[in-house]
Amino acid sequence: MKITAARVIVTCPGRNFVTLKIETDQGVYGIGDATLNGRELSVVAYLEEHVIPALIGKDPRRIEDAWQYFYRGAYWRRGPVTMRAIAAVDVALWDIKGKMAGMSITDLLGGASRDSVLVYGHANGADLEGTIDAVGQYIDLGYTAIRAQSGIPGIKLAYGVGRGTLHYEPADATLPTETVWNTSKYLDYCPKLFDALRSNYGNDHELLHDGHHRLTPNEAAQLGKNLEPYRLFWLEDITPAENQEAFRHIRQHTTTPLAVGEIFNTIWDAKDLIQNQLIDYIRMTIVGSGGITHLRRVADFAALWQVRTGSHGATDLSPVTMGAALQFDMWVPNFGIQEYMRHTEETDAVFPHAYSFDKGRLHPGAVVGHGVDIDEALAARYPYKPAQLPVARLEDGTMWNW
Ligand code: GCO
Ligand code: MG
Repeated sequence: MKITAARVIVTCPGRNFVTLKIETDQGVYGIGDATLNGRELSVVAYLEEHVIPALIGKDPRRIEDAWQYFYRGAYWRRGPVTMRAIAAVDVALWDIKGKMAGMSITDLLGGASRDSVLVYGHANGADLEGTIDAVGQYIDLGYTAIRAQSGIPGIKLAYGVGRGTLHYEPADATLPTETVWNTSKYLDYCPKLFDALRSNYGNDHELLHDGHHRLTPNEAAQLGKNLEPYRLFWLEDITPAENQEAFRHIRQHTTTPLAVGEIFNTIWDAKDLIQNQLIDYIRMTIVGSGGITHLRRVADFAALWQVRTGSHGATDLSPVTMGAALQFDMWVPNFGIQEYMRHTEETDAVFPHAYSFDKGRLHPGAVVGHGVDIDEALAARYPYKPAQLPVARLEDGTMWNW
């Protein structure tokens, strides 16, 4: 069996997506997502210049060898661009293997460990009242786990506040939008927000929150401690994790569960956090970290330390990643939760899929491979539109983490 062709499809049905399609001499094809928000064309170039020429003629059944070839064989290892390109190849090959076998990826991995996948949705509001209402709306939609983000009094353009109730999309301009950050205002406001949410809705729902890399380890420790009464499911990306050891300080001061990993690319970004039990959830995702082949290794390693998965699932991850993630989530024994932000109707139409939401959970549907396709004729109607993620500055103009 041989790979006869591979090509990249870029489409923008509301936001940009990069998809790799691999075709074989048996008439079976597979697709993988390679989207890197705000840097889409870098991955396109990497795939077209350095990956596709080497794919032609390879045996698509040899997924592991392809992974090692593009990881070890690149010499310049790791990084968001390389690992997304590898993920796209990997997911497309798992898709092909599933189609050849007439099995879902879950079945190829060892079969389902659960009946459906617990997901969390994103509620956000411009202020306290708006956020309380948004959480209520998610509860009404059936969500049992809800991430709450809110505009902060005195801060213009706070992270996580969307333009509409159900869709949040931060990439929005050809040059990054400049936002302003003030840690003190955030530290004062955040416990008030969760106090209000618990007073309004009680303790029956799981609540989550994303700090988006803004705090120092000691500020993060303070916040974690102050949020303890509200029993969060997790506090995410509360400090940057380039220095994994930084989490030790936070961990020593709070029992609020910690989650991190959406910008990690390989096990090496997470190894110390996991083996020192400095986090509770690893948020690495299929598209960000080299596909199913690598994420499976991360999850198995995390299981040794009772760290559970909580894969990134923002709208900049295409339905192809969501379909593949659900296949993975159904299997992975140490599953925690899956992030689920709804795609727009235009996006869902370009990527036909079988997964569906019901009562706070996603159901993958009966599929072979990952079960997501791309309608190329429809995709062609939405040409690429440059968009970039915002940047953040402190009030005195100093650059900060967005
Ligand atoms: C999340 C993320 C996203 C990112 C986005 C960047 O937890 O879902 O933090 O909101 O900001 O994926 O492209
Ligand atoms: Mg996040």
